[in-house]
Amino acid sequence: MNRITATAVVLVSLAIVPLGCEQKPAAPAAETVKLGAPVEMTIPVKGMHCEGCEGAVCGKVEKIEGVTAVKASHVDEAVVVTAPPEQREAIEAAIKKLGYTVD
Ligand SMILES: [Cu+2]
Repeated sequence: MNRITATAVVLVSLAIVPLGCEQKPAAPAAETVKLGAPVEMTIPVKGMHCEGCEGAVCGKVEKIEGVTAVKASHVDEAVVVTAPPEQREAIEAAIKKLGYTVD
């Protein structure tokens, strides 16, 4: 009886848990991992062709946890980010998700 009840509870809670969250796609462990000191990283990005693209990249990247500064340049084909090094993957993923190519 107890086992059946426990199974039912698990099934019900699985059904209630929302399936997706749009906000943090690429940083699953970011909240629990202690982030290191921010460093300046230059990420080569292809596909930006105007200031609108730069703004889109900046807007997205600056929302990532630990990011303290972002500067995107379509002329230099680069995004300069100041953030903890372990956030680099999440930053690159966010840029790729916008449709740009990270070298
Ligand atoms: Cu553009």
